[in-house]
Amino acid sequence: MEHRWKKLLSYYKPFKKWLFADLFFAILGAAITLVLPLIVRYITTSVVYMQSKESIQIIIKLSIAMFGLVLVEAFCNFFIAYYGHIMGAKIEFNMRNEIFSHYQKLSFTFYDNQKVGQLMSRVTNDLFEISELLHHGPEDVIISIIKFVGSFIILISINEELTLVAFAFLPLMIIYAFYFNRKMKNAFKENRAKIADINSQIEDNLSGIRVVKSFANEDIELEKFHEGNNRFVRSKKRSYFYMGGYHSGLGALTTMITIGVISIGALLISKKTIEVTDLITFLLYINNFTEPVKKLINFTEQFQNGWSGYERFLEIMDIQPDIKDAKDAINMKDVKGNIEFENVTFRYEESNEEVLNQINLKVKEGEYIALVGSSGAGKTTLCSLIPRFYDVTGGKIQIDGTDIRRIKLKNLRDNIGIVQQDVYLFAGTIMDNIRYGKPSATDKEIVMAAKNANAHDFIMSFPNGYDTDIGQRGIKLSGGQKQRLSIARVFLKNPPILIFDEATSALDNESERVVQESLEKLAKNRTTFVIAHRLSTIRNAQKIIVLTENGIEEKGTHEELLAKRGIYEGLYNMQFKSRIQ
Ligand code: DGT
Ligand code: MG
Repeated sequence: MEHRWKKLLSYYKPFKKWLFADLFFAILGAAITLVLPLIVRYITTSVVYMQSKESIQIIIKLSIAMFGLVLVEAFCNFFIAYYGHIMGAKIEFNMRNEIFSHYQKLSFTFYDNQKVGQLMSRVTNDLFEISELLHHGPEDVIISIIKFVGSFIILISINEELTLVAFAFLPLMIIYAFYFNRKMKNAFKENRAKIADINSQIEDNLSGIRVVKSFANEDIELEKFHEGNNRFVRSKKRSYFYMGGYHSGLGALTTMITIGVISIGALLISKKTIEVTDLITFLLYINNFTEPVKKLINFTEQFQNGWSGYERFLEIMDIQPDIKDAKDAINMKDVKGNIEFENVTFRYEESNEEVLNQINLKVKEGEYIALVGSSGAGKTTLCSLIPRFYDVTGGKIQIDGTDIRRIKLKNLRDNIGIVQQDVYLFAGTIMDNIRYGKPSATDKEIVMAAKNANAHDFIMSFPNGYDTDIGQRGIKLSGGQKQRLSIARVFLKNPPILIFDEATSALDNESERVVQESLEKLAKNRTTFVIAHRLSTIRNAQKIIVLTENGIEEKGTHEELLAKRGIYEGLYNMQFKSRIQ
């Protein structure tokens, strides 16, 4: 608990000066608010009874002073509102950077078990609540205490009875405000949840709009949407009910305090216990002690929200990346690409069954290896161990004789190019997407890479060429085009080791041929793993590995394996026959 507080306070550190300035102006503003009625009181009780010449001069001076004070107060309020919020935004900026860079460090295992929407809300909603608390919290508490205590001391020194009358209403006000504020905030929270639901529903619908239309399910979608939309209105109704109750009730209670003070005050005046000016002073102070009550109650709520947001923030920050550089990690120079699996065993964290068991495999530099096997056998998994997307649970993998866990992650991944099974392209232009493989690449290099990947021609056939916007996730491109773009990326990266996870969805013959051609060009002089689903990629391999649930069952060239008349032959015949049909 204590270290959480320490860490929370540490976010103020770079803004110490701002915080102190903020608090200083908060105190100054509160003090001025308290002083103004005192000046009024001085004028109405003393100055007006002085000799007229003297009194006029004093009144003029005091009026000017009051104008001046109001200006100062206005500046204080401006400073708090403007710089206070900026401080909050900067703290939020720092925390957001922190959590975003933490996200970049976390491994595949972490992301396998998370929902993107929730991770995003940590960065947006939670941080907003925290920064609201961090910048409003201290000033609200200080201003409220000064105003409340200050007005109490001033009023009680004027008249005790009337002070008791005025403060008698406060317990009721506190209970009322507490109750309604809580209900209102809860209802608002629910509104936000409903809005989030609606948003995710819209997102889901729009991303899947092609599926919706293909099933002609627009009406069902509309119905689903109406339901969510209606829930939103119901929840809004509730929140407005409490909001109405909160504001109208507190307004009424404040007016009641005024009426109570006036009534009792009038009685006291008629009994000659107090002067009219005392009553005026009282009336001028009413806001000064009712407002802090509202603010402090609001603060309790704000604190809860901010703190629970902060705890969720820490929850993420406390997760240590399970794959990171070892202390003595090294950078490898001139990687050749000899890869060796030694008794490699692997199991996904949340499952208790091994996907890979005791795998032994030696691949020499520049070799072209095809991995085949039934779906779910672990081909993609095997390949994702090489760039350490997951760490082996047993055995080791070596590159050029060095255990990959001893190589710096960046260095390791810089030496491996991957074309994934489902290609991911970022929203943006074709140029941007290819450049992702080497951010420093010139336009000329990019065109070169595209030519190597057989992508140049189709790119040039677009009206905007390389500046064509490919839409979210490259929706405006065909499957084969997307794959060729991701091949171009790897050409640009130019790594000694290549992993090509062939898309299972069949390409038509023509695009299959082009993709194949660009792949072969790419594979030249690199150690290449191809997870093969197509005959053409299998035939060209120097070595074919047949992977099943039992591990590597067969190994050899196409001809050798066919001659063996084993699993490979079965797989091959199945594909070959379906091809002919
Ligand atoms: P494919 O692409 O359909 O030809 O199949 P493979 O051979 O690429 O299969 P792979 O490596 O994707 O999956 C092997 C097994 O591991 C399969 O039973 C599904 C399971 N698996 C894959 N990814 C995960 C994961 O992230 N978590 C867990 N628990 N299991 C996974
Ligand atoms: Mg796969």
